Amino acid sequence: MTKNQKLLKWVHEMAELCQPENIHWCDGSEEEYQKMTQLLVEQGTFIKLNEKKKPGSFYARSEPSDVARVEDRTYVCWPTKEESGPNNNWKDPKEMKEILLNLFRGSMRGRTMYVIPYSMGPIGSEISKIGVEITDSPYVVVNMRIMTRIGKKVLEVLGDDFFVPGLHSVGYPLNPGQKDVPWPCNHTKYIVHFPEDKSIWSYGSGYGGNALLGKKCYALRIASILAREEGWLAEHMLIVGVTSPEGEKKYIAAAFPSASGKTNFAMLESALPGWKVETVGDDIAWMKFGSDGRLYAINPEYGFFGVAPGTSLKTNPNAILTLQKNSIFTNVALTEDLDVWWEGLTDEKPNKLINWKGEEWTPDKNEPASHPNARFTTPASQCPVMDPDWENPNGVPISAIIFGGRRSSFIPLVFQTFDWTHGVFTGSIQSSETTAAAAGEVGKLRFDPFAMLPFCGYNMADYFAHWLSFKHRTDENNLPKIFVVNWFRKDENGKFIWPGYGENIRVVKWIFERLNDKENYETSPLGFIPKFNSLDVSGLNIPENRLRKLFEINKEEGLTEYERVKEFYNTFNNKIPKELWDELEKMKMRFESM
Ligand code: GTP
Ligand code: SPV
Ligand code: MN
Repeated sequence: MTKNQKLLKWVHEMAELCQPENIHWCDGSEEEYQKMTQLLVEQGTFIKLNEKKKPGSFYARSEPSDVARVEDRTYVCWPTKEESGPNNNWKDPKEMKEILLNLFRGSMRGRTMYVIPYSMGPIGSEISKIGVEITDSPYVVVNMRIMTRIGKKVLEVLGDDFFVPGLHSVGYPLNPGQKDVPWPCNHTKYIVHFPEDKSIWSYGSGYGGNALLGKKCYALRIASILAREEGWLAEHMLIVGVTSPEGEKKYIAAAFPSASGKTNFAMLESALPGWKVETVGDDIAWMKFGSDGRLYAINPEYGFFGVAPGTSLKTNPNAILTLQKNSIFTNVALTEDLDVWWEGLTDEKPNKLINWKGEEWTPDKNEPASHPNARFTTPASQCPVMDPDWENPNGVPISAIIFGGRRSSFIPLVFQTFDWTHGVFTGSIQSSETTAAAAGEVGKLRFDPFAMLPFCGYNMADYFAHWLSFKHRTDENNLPKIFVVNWFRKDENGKFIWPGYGENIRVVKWIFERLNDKENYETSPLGFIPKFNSLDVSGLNIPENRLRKLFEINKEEGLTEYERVKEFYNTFNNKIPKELWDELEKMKMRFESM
């Protein structure tokens, strides 16, 4: 056990507040995991999957109202609204604490309170950071054990040091004799961050980023705050190592919004012979300066919490190989022989399934058998293409940063930004169509700067300024080059033009060559785009007119974009750095002179 006074005091106080029946300190051992999964099976949250098909794996169905992150219930409570910015929901911290204290009072009655010490990043690494999550959900405990490094070892390295306290309750106390439900949760939900004491309070949801507090709450929202204070970057980015046929290796980080292709890119199986992609991380990157003045990235996570629908041997074979064992599947469909299925897993649909709501399902049904935000939780160590340096405490040196999003029009397949400032400008105006990863409308175009709109823990205007400042922290030549990609451009029939997935290596190859200063580009109003014929499309049967359509840049759309951005920047109360306004005017002039 720990001697950390702050931790002991906090656990004691939270137990007084939440009134659990028991307290269990998680040691992270295999036996503990066995016991907890057994408990989850007994209480009906888990179904054990067929041991021959998915050894050591379990299936869970959530409450139909608790299936994704709830952005409208997520708050960052700085002392002033100004500090939280228009990108965050806000309430006065004192007022919010009152609300939460009332909700948490007695919220764990009849349940066990689990204390999970966890490390974001390899245990003991200088770059890593420690958090402790208190939760009344055993489902959260077993998922946290896959997604982060948890247990006794973490307490040992914590000693008397700083940790981020995270309190989580599903908000479903049990009266004496009351029977539990398979997925306890509460209609009232709050996911709250307090920057002043770096604490997290999450109430009412048991799902994903709402409940696994190491991920979005700590490794992005709180970490982005720490990163600004300490001069580094906490980003919603995958990290990959790319090796060319000549054996040259470069690391790339890429920010795409939720459910927009990070996991797929992170495990990309190259369609071009000789090119190889290896995984460092699929969702979050922490980037710090090395002694050589370059940016080095680590993946603070230990597993993948990946979108299941659309994942197949064709689209992402390495994910399929990873999730064959020791995995948890939530809100996918269940087959008759206790295996899992989801839309896109196989071309042919099974004749009979139990859908994610627990109902019988046949292929003639009009609705999908799995929820669009159904997820697998699986250990990164099982991925066959993990990079040899994925746990290197020093991180990997980043040569390029890519921003991407779902844009059915306007944004070409790929372009390179002119320099760091233009790259930051471009990141700040990224827009993407919304997905099922968050509750709410799907397919709606919104600004999602740096894919961080739901995850930046402070005013985004200050965040843009923080990014701009990197130019002055090192020689600009040391900084990664910044690119944009868009796999999601559609034709006049609403079909994706670009085949995507393993074929994306062709775009990566162009980027790789750009990094080596190849003269493979021409200038456009958005940035450098591939010179015609410089994108390797060998063996791809794309007609020339379709290929040209992928790179079409339209003056009218450019000027409309200018107006959209102006309106967006104006929501920040004059806080947007002047350099970005200047970049916006330069973009307008480039479009005007087209
Ligand atoms: P989060 O875990 O929510 O952060 O999502 P993510 O960015 O890791 O997204 P993921 O890779 O899981 O992809 C989400 C969806 O996008 C899946 O349904 C994929 O099939 C689809 N997708 C991924 N890559 C491509 C691509 O290159 N082309 C097309 N058309 N779809 C893609
Ligand atoms: C995302 O929504 O970006 C995710 C899934 O990675 S969750 O962990 O639920 O936030
Ligand atoms: Mn994500």
